[in-house]
Amino acid sequence: MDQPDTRQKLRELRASVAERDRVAIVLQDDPDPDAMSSAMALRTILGRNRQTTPFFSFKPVSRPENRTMVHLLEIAILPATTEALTAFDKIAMVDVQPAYFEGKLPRADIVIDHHPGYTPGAAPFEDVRVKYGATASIMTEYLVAAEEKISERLATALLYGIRTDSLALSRRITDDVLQALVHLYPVANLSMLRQIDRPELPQSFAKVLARVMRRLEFRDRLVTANLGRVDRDDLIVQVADFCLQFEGVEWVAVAGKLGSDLVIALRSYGTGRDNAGEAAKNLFGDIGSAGGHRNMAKAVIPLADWARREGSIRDGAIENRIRDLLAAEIAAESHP
Ligand SMILES: [Mn+2]
Repeated sequence: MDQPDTRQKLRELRASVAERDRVAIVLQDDPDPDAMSSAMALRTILGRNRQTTPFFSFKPVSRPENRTMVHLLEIAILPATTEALTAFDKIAMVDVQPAYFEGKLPRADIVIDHHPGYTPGAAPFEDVRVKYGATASIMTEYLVAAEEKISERLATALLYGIRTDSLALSRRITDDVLQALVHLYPVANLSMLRQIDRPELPQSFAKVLARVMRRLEFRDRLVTANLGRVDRDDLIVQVADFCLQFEGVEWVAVAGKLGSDLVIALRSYGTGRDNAGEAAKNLFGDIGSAGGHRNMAKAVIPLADWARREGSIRDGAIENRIRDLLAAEIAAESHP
């Protein structure tokens, strides 16, 4: 199924859905830009709107850039349950396959994806192209084949989806991606793309930043900062990324209080044995949700649980405690 005739597939796709069908588009947990933009494209191709064809996911969008995308492009994703999905005549999925959901879907009718491992026959309509850099580039091909006018909003979403999935440094640009870019670039809103990449900081944050930077402590290769109360978690993430740029710094922990939680962003260069995801799990897994990758990780800890284990929730005390915990963890990781 590597080079299907997209015009033929388009006819099949449209024929697979009846006018009166209620269609749900289900995305992977914590949907990424490729999935969200592909869902928008599928809705357009089927001539549907958000009432007749809503999006669902079992876990909400969490990455700050992805949340900014959701906000700027006004993408609504409903919380999925098996029960809620049972009310739909057709279930479609993009950038994911039925097996991923481990039986939580009442049915599977449409699968469009680029991941390997698909079992043919899992859905009546299937188009899985593992050589493609993104599902969004498959969807762009459908839009072009359908001679659909691609709106600025849709082009911006697809371009961002393709970029996050396939244009990472050091990956080869595939032909499908190149073709999609030719169609999307002229239409997309590039200033909105920049906003998604680097969300604007509220002016009030300047004072927080000034206070934090004045007291910033470098201990060996570690920087720790506590922002105190913040009203967006991407502020914590942005400061963490910024602090990693200081000379000699290989580990960063930036904390902030968000609602009733303490959020801690961890960064590591990930050289040698360093692993931010492991550190987050080891240090905070027992009192909150904690994990991530080698280079970036996050812990979200209810303040009440932090207080139970650590005592004080004063900002200074939290910062000192995180610094001590992480310094010990780094030492343990490098001398196991
Ligand atoms: Mn993808």
